[in-house]
Amino acid sequence: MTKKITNAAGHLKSSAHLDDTDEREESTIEIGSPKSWAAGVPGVLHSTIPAVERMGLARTGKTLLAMNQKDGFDCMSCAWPDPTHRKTFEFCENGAKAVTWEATPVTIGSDFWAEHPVSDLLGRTEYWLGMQGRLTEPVYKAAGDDHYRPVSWDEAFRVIAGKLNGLDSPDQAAFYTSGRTSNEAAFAYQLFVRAFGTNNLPDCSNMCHESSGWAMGQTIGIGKATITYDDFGKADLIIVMGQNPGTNHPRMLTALEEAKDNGAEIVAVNPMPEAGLKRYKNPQRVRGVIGRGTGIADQFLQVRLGGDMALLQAVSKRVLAAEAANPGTVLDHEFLREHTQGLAELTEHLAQLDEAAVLEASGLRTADIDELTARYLRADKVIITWAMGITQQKKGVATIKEIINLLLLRGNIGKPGAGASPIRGHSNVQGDRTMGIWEQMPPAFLDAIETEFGFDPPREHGVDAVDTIRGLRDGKIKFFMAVGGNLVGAISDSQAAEAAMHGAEMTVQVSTKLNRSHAVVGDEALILPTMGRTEIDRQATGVQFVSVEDTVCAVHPSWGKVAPVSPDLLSEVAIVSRLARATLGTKVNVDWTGFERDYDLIREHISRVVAGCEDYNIKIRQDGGFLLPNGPRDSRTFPTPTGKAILTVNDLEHLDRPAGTLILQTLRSHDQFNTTIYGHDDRYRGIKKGRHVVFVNPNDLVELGLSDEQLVDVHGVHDDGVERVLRGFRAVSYPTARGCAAAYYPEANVLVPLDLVAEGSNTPVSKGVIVRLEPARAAEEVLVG
Ligand SMILES: Nc1nc2c(c(=O)[nH]1)N[C@H]1C(S)=C(S)[C@@H](COP(=O)(O)OP(=O)(O)OC[C@H]3O[C@@H](n4cnc5c(=O)[nH]c(N)nc54)[C@H](O)[C@@H]3O)O[C@H]1N2
Ligand SMILES: Nc1nc2c(c(=O)[nH]1)N[C@H]1C(S)=C(S)[C@@H](COP(=O)(O)OP(=O)(O)OC[C@H]3O[C@@H](n4cnc5c(=O)[nH]c(N)nc54)[C@H](O)[C@@H]3O)O[C@H]1N2
Ligand code: SF4
Ligand SMILES: [Mo]
Repeated sequence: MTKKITNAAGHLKSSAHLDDTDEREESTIEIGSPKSWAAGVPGVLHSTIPAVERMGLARTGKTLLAMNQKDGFDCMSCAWPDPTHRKTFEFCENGAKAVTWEATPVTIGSDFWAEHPVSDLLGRTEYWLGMQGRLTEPVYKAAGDDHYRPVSWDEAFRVIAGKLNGLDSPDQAAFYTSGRTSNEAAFAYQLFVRAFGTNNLPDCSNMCHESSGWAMGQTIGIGKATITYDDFGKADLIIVMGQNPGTNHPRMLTALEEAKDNGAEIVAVNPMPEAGLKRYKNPQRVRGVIGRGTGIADQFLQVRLGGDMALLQAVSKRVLAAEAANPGTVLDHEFLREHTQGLAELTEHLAQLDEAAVLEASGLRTADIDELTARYLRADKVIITWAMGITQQKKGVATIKEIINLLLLRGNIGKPGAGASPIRGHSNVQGDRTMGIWEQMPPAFLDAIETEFGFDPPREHGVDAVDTIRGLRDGKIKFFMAVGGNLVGAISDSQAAEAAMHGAEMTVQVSTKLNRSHAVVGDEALILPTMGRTEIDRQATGVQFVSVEDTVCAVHPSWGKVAPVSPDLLSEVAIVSRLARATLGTKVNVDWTGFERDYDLIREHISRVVAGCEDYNIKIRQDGGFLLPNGPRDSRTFPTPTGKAILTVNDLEHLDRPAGTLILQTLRSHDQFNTTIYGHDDRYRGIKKGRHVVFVNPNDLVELGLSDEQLVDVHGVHDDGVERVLRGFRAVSYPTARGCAAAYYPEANVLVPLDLVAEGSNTPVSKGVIVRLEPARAAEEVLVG
C-alpha cells in the first residue's frame, strides 16, 4: 500500500512551490564505484533526468567525457578543483546531472509562450519549470500583458537600453550575477555596469560564502583558500565543518579518502550524520545510513546548529592551556611572533570562556572537545574546510574568525598540508569576484579600471542581494537584471522577496532554463536565452574558450564541446557586449564589438586590471591554466593593514531557543542544484519522491507530542508580526542533533526573515531559524491502494 499525502490548503499557491506529486519521477538509483557507475551513465541519469533519454548516446558521451579534461569544459556544478593527474572519468554523479540538465536537446518552442502566460508559470514548481527544456529565443512581456512574446535580439537590447537610459539615476538599477558566469563574461558585465554608473552588483555569493570573505579578509587579508589541491594529500588532520561533501562536492570524498590513505585523520562537525562522512552506527531507522559504504570520519562531532563558535573557542582555550602547562612546546611561537598579532588578547579572552556555556551552545560533551583537541595537538599539518553550515549563521563571520584563530595558534597557515579552506559553491563564484563582481570592490581595482579605460567608475558601495530586495521593496530600485541564477527563488523570505520583485518596472533574466525568477517579474520583463558551458562558442574570429577559477584559486580554460541547442542563442559575453553598446553608445571608450569577436581582447584587459592575472592570455594556455598568487599560502605574507595575520577576540553568543521551539536549517537534497530540482529523492537521507519534509530528532518529536511522518505546519517564530508558515510538511524522525531541525531549500526559504542576516556579511541566516511545529491544520491523508 502506498500512502499518498495531499498537501493542506493552497497556502503557497501564489507564492512558491506547489505540491507537485504528479510531476515526480519514480527512481531507485544505486551507486557503485565511480568507474562501473560511469559505464552505466545513461541508465542512471535516465532515472534522474527524463530529458537525458532524448539526448542520445553521442551527445551524452561527448559531454561527459569532455568534462573536467584539459581540452574540455569545466564542470558547471560545484567549485571543487581538479586533481593534477586527471583520469578519463573526472566527474561525479551530481556533475553528470548538471551537465545533462544543461545539454539536453529538449527546448522551449515559440508556441510555449502563448500557451503559458506568466500567471500560469507562477503556479508551477521549480521542477516543472526546469523540465520544460532550454530557452531558445529572446522573449518580452510588455507592461499590462500576461504573456511573453518572442522578439528579435536587437529589439530586446533596444527596449532594455531605453529603460536604463530613462532612469533618474544609475543606482535605480541592480545587476545580479550567479556563479556560473565565466571570467570573461563577468569582467565585461561589471565593466558595463560601472561604466553605466553604479556599483549595484549583488551576486549569489552574498547569500553563500560572504561570511568567509569578510572573516578572512579582516584576519589574513584575503578571502580565499590558503591551500592547493595537493595539500589535502599532505595533511595530518582535516576538519570538515558545516559541509555535506557527499552531495555538494562529491569528488572531495575522493580527496579525503586519499588523505586518509596517506595517514590523515578526518573529523566531521555537523548536526547531521551526512553520508560519506559518517556512518551512523545505531540508527533509529534505515535513513541516513546508505551512501558510500564506510564513513570517512575518525571523529564525528554532532554539534548543535550555530554551536561551532563555542566548539572552536573551547579547542583554542585548551590549546592555550596546554601551552601554559608546558611552555614553549605547543604553540608555533616563531610563526606567531613574526606573522601575527593579538595573541595576548586572545589568551586573556579565552581564559574567561565558560565551559558550561560551551556545552550548552554546542550540545557536545567535554570528552568530545578534549578528543578533538588531542587530535589537533597531535597533528603538524591541519586543514579546516567549511561551507554553508558555518557561513549562513548569525555569528558566521565570528565563527570563521575562530577557525582562523585556531589555525594560527599552531602555524597552520602557509605551510604544506595546512590551511583554511572555504569550499565554494557555484563553479565560478570565486572567479566572478576576482573579476570585479562585488558591490564593494576595493579602490585599487577601481583605480585600475580608471587607468585602463579612461572613465571614473563610481566609488560608493552598491547593494548586495538582501539590500537589492529591500531596494525593490522600498521603490529605490526599479530595474533588475540577472546574468544567471534565480534570485527570488534563492533569497530568504520568499513572500517578501516576490512582492518586492513584482514592484520592479523592468526585470531582465539571462538564463539557460526557466525558473521562478521568470514568473515573478516587473511590469516589463525580458528573458534572454544564453549558451551553457557545454556548448561550442563560435564567434567571428573562431571558436572561443572561457576561463574559470575553482575553490583553491586555480584558473583554467573551459571549451564547449557540443553544438548549441539553438542557432539563436548568444553567449553571455555577446549579450553583455551588445547590451553595453546599445546602452552606452560612445559614452566610454571600450571596444565592445571586439570583446564579442575575440575573447582574448577581454583577457588582455583582465591582465592589466586584475591583480595576479598578468599575462592572462599566455598563462591560461599553459598546461591547463595557472594558480592565482595568494600571500598567506605562498609566503606567509598577510595583506592586512599591519602586514600581520590578526588573532581576534569574539564574544560567544548562542542561539536562544524558547521552550517548545526548534532551530531549523535549510539545506540541499541529493537531487538538486540550488533552486534547480533534478528529482524528488534524497537518496542518502532515505527520502524518495518528495521534498515536503522536516527532519527532527526522534526525542524532540516525542517531546513535542508529534509522531514520525505526521503532517505538521512549520511556523516561523520571529517577532515582526509577519506570519511565515510552511503547511502540510511531513515530520521525519531523523538522527539530527537535539533541538535542531532541517528542511529543504528553496521550499523553506519562506521561513527565513529577510532581516535575519549574519553580522558583518549580511548573508541570510539560512541555517538558524527558530520554528514551532504544530499538527497540520486542515490536512487530510488519502490512502491509495
Ligand atoms: N549537487 C549539488 N552540489 C552543490 C550545490 C547543490 O545544490 N547541489 N550547491 C552548490 C553551492 S552554491 C554551495 S554554496 C555548496 C553548498 O554545500 P553545503 O554547505 O554542503 O550545502 P548544504 O546542503 O547547505 O549543507 C550544509 C551542511 O552544513 C550542516 N550544518 C548546518 N548548520 C550547521 C551548523 O550550525 N554547524 C555545523 N557544523 N554544520 C551545520 C548541514 O547539516 C549540512 O551538512 O554546494 C555546491 N554544490
Ligand atoms: N534557504 C536557503 N537559501 C539559500 C541557500 C541555502 O542554503 N538555504 N543557499 C544560498 C546559496 S549558497 C546560493 S549560491 C544561492 C544560489 O542562488 P542562485 O545562484 O541565484 O540560484 P541557482 O539556483 O543556482 O540558479 C539557477 C539558474 O541559473 C540559470 N543558469 C544555469 N546555468 C546557467 C548559465 O550557464 N548561464 C546563465 N546565464 N544562467 C544559467 C538557470 O536559469 C537556473 O535556473 O542560494 C542561496 N539561498
Ligand atoms: S565534484 Fe563538483 S566540480 Fe567535480 S564533477 Fe562533481 S559536481 Fe562537478
Ligand atoms: Mo552557494
